[in-house]
Amino acid sequence: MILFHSPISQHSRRVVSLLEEAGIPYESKIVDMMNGEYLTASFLAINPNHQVPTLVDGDIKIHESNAILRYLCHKYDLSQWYPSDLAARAGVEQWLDWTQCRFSPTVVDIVLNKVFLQEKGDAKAIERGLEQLTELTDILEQHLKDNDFLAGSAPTIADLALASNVFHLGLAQAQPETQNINNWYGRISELKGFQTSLPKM
Ligand SMILES: N[C@@H](CCC(=O)N[C@@H](CS)C(=O)NCC(=O)O)C(=O)O
Repeated sequence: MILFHSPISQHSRRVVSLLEEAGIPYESKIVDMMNGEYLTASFLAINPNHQVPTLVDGDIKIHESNAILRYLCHKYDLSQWYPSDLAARAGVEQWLDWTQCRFSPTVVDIVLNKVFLQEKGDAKAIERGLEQLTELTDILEQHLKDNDFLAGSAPTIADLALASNVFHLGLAQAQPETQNINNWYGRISELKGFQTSLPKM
C-alpha cells in the first residue's frame, strides 16, 4: 500500500495519523507540494485532482482523505477508530463532514492565504476565514464541554481529521485558545501517530 502525501497538507496528516496509530504497514511517498510535483503527469495519472493524500492499494486508487480513512477502517476492521454502533457511527460521520464542509474551508482561507501565498494571498479571504472561525470555535467549544472526544469517550477518525486542521491553524497563529478545545487538542497531541504526522519544524 502506497500513500502519496505531504506533511504540510492537513488532509494528508489525518491519514498518516491513522496508519501510524493502527500500525498498518505502508510505503510513504512524499509529494513535493512547494515545487509542484502534484501537477506532474506521473502524479496526475494517479490522481487527476492533483491532490494529496492519495492511497494506492494494488489496483485500488483512492483520493479524498476521509474516504481513505473509511477504507482503512473497513479493510483493517478498526472499529475503535470507526465504531459500528449506529449512534456512535453517526457522530463520527457528522464530525467528519463538519470538518470537511465547514472547518476545513475556513482553515484554507486563513492558512493558504496568510502562510503559503503570503503577499500574493487574498486578504479578504483571511478576514472571512477569521470571522467564520469565531463561530466554529464556539460550536466546537460547546460540544467538547461534555465530551472528551468528538464522538464518544475515545478518539476516532473524526478527531484525527479535525486535529490535523487545528494544527494547521497554528501555522497562521490562529489556533483556538479556548479551554475545552485546548484540552481536547492536548489529548490528541499525546497520540504517537498524530505526532508522527506533523511536519518537522
Ligand atoms: N478534499 C480533499 C482535499 C485535498 C487537498 O486539498 N489537498 C491539498 C493539500 S492539503 C492539495 O493537494 N492541494 C493541491 C491542489 O489542490 O492542487 C481531501 O480531503 O483529500
